[in-house]
This record gives sequence, C-alpha cells and structure tokens, in this order.
Amino acid sequence: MMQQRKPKVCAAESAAAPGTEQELPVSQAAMARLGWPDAEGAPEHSPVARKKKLQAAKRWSSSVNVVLVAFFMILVFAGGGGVAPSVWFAAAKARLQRGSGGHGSLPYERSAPDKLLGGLLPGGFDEKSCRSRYESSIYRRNPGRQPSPHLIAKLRKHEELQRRCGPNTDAYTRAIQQLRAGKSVVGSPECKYLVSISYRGLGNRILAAASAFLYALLTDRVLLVDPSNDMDSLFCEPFPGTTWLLPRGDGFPLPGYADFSIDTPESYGNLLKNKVLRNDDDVDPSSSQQVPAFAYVHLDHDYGDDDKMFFCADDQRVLSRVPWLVMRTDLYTAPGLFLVESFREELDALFPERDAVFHHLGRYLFHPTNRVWGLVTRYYRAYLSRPGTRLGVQVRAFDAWQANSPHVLQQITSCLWKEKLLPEVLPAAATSSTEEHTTALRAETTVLMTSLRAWYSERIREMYWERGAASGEGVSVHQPSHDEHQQLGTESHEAKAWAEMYLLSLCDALVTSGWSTFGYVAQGLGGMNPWVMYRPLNITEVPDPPCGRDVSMEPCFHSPPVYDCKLKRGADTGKMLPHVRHCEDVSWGLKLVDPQTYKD
Ligand SMILES: Nc1nc2c(ncn2[C@@H]2O[C@H](COP(=O)(O)OP(=O)(O)O)[C@@H](O)[C@H]2O)c(=O)[nH]1
Ligand SMILES: [Mg+2]
Repeated sequence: MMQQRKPKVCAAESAAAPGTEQELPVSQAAMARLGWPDAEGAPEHSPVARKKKLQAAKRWSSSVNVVLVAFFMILVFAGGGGVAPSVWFAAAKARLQRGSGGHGSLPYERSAPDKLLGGLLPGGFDEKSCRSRYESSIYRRNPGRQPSPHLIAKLRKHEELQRRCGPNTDAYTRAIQQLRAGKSVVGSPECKYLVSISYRGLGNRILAAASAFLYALLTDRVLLVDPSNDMDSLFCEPFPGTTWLLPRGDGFPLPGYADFSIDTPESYGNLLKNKVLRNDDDVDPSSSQQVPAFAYVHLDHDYGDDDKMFFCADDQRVLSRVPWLVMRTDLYTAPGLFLVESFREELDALFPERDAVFHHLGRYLFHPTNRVWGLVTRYYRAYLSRPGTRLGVQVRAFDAWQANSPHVLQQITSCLWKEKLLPEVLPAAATSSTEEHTTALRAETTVLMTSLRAWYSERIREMYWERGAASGEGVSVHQPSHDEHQQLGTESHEAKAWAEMYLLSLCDALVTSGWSTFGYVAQGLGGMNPWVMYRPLNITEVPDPPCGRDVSMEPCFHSPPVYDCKLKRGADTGKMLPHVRHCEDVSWGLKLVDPQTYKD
C-alpha cells in the first residue's frame, strides 16, 4: 500500500522577507522536508551554501538599488515630468536588473553548479546547439540523485558503441546490407541494433524510448529511434558524435516497419507460436538454431502471452542472436526488465537506487531542443521565478465529463488543502480579515497548473484572488497553455506539452493525475515522489482520499507480464522482487521502488 506520509511542503517555512526577492528562496527546513541533501552538509553549490555567500553581496546591491530608484524618481519629479514615465521606468528596471546580476531570480545565479549531473552527461557537445543539456541545472533547486559509477562507465561505453556502429559508419552499411539480404550473421555480428518505434501521447513516447534505451544498454545494441513523431524537433541528440535517429528515406530495408503490429509474422510472439524460433528446454538457445536477420518485438499495451515471453531469460538468449530488433512499445517496460533473471546483476550495479531508473535515463536522454527550451525558460522567468515555493499541479482529464467537473475541482482542492500543499481559502464572508496580514512577512506559493483545459486553474486562481488564503499567504496560479484536446503530430502542440512536462519537473513538489504518463515524466525528471490524485470513476464521486503520496518517483508499467518464467505458469509479478511492486494508481501495473522505504 502507498505510504500516507505527512506533507513535505509548507509554504510558510519558505517565506522570504519582502524586498529580498533575490534571495534563494528555499529554507533549510524546506530542503530537508523535500528530501534533498542534508542542508547542514549541503554542497558548496547548494541553495543553503550559496545563499550565505550571496547575502552580503545582495545587501549591498539592495542598498544601491534603493538609491538608484530614489534618484530616478527625483529626476522625474524635479523635472516636472520632463522625463517620460516609460523612460525612467525602463532605466530603473535596467539598473535594478544589472544590480542583481540578471539571473538573480534563478536558483543558481551565474553558472550551473553541476552541469554534467554528477557525470551522467557527457561533455564535448556544442553547448549552443542544445542549451538545455547544460543549462537545466541552473533552473533546478532539487539537484536530484547521483548516478552510480557503473552507470556512468556504461553510458560512456555505450556512446562509443553508438559512434562506432551508428548511421554513416562502415559497420552500419554492412549491417544494412545483411538486413537487406535477409541473412542472419554467422557467429556474433559486428554490431547489433534496436530500432525503437514509440507512439501515442508524448508521455508514452518518452517512457517507451527510455525503456528501449535501457534494453539497448543491457544487450549492447545500438539504439536507433524512429524519426517520425517529432523526435528531432523536440529532443536534442543524446549521444555525442553520432545520431540516434534512424535515417529517413528508403535506405532502411524494412519499409513498413512503422506499421508493425501484433499480427506481423516476424513478431517474436508469432515466431514462437509458429515454431520458427524455439525457446523450450530441448533447444539450447545458443546452439545452431537458425535465427532470422530481424525480429519485431511487440511490447504494446495489446500484446499477447507469446509476446510477453520477451521478459524471460531463455527468450532473451534467443533474441540476443538476432542482429536487428524492431520494437514497438507505448509502455514503460523497465520494471519488466528487472524480472529477467539474466539482467538482474547488471541492473543492480547500474541502479543501486532502484527507484531512480527513469530519473537517470530521462535526464540522460531527453534534452529539449532550443525551441522548446525557449518555451521553458521564458515561462519560468516570467511566472515561476518569484521567491517562495513552486508547486506543480497536473490535471489530466481522461474522460470528457472531467473537463470541467465541480467534483474534480473539489478533488484537487481537497488534496491540496488536506496535504497542506496550499493554504485553504477563507470562507466567502470573511475576506476582509486578510487585511491584517498585509504588513506581515508573507510566504508565497507559485502554482504551475497544466491541463488541456483552463477551467480548473481559473477556478482556483479566482478562489485565491476573490477570497484570499486563510493564512494570508500569497498564492499565484499560472497555466501555460490549454489546447483543449490532444493534437498528435502538431508540432507546436507537442512542443508545449514537452515544455510543460519540463516546467512541472522544475517545481519543488508535484501533484499529478493517476494513470498519466505526462505526470510520470515530470516526476521522474524532477526527482520527486508526487502526490497522486486517484482517478475518479464516475461523475458524482470525489475519490476519498482524494490523493496520496506515491512511494516512488518511477513511472508505472501499465501492462506487465503475469508469468513466472522458471515455473512456467501464471504468477503475480508484483510479488516476486522486493523492488518491483504494484502501482498505487494502476493496481495491476508494476513499479520500481526502494525496498527500504516501501511498506506493504
Ligand atoms: N500542453 C499540454 N498538453 C497536454 C496536457 N495534458 C495532455 N496533453 C496532451 O495530450 C497528450 C497526452 O498524452 P501523454 O503525454 O501520453 O499523457 P497521458 O495521456 O496523460 O498519459 C500529451 O502528450 C499532450 O499532447 C497538458 O497538461 N498540457
Ligand atoms: Mg499517455
């Protein structure tokens, strides 16, 4: 069961004194509650350490700013209006900005504290061509988890493989010729490939590509992603000196690959069913059994029992001999890979923290292109850089009736108030009592809401504007876009969706909608265990409780296998390993958890 932990964010304790808006706005207590590194032992670049350093400088710059503003005002009034208001306003603003170092509103003022994310990211990229790759840590208060040395080494080795065998190399040309000839390679092939087709919503595509990459890492295959679905306009290249995009055009000898489905004769499930390939005990899978030049791995939500044999070690031995695999998935299959016995040792070494698999893979692979990064950074600076706590709230309406439902609104506010993520609003009749708070120190919470509709954020914004928070805290509510419905393949829509997932990941705490892969991506990139709002089952019901704290930041594998490969019979795969458990939002799904903190 999900642990019902007490809320970790309390806006009151991250209050910033008026006039100190350049101060790093996370208190030591708030850091500890958010589960970030111990504030006492905070690294030099941490908010606390930097805060101390910056205080002296800021006191000075604040005084200079006050003098400057006074000076400009005197100019205006003494001049009898000779200086146009817009001119003095612009000049004063410019001085103020210069005085505060320009980036003063970001968590890290000048340079990213650890722009390679503890060695997760490789150096050597042209920084300007993909600004997000090395700038993202400027915007994150939560530094996230540290990658293991083994993961770092494996990634560097894999980058070398991608360079040696990727498109535009001799090895790639030879592999394509063999695929075209339909020949399987005798002995071990020079390079093996995994072509990943991801589809459906952007959240699914990101999770699917991360899962494919993990499989490629474990099996030493070159990962090539299907270039359709805006992959190149949304994401930078992750591997230095090569491309991860399958070359477009007719060079790839499987022209219909993007339409492969459960019925494709070359799917692993069908190859087993039709006894083209065998995985049974009588056949030594590493023996002389003929293997085809390629196989299609169908890991889609509609896959069958034979396809699901993919998650067994014997089947992996068979597949390891097939030079080209084409995989279609819309799922986060990483928990299933942990079920494969032959992968376990390597996975344990790569991810000693089992609940941070997508966290690392996502931060390694998915860097917004400059266009998307512009959407992220402009929005952040304009709306999210106020002092105080930033709360992300993702509202996903899966059914039409949820688009503007008072019951869903009640679920959201009950969750936020019950978990003390936001202060309650005053009863309608009591608004005037907020007056007494106006001169007191005020905490601020900036709420970033994302949704396809504007209705929920408008209602919540109105509540705080019209009635005010009972605590006197300032609450501002912002929603970047509301495109009304999902628009697959529309580039500007996808770019906004990606930017919003990313912005949510920059928040200090997150509330998500259960079942939503959009929310999973945000929580994983941000390194946050979210509060998950349970999916309402009908129009009149408000789920009780409305939400609960998730046990892990990992996404949920929505359609896992239910099979024990050793005993060769059906089994509950959520009970086999201490770190692979059922999800709270999708009860039959599987999720990676930290066994130390997970309680049944
Ligand atoms: N910009 C934006 N788009 C959204 C939002 N919610 C859903 N969408 C769109 O709808 C798609 C939903 O698919 P997906 O990302 O897989 O999320 P899921 O359906 O919640 O699992 C997204 O990729 C977006 O295109 C939102 O809050 N903001
Ligand atoms: Mg989805």
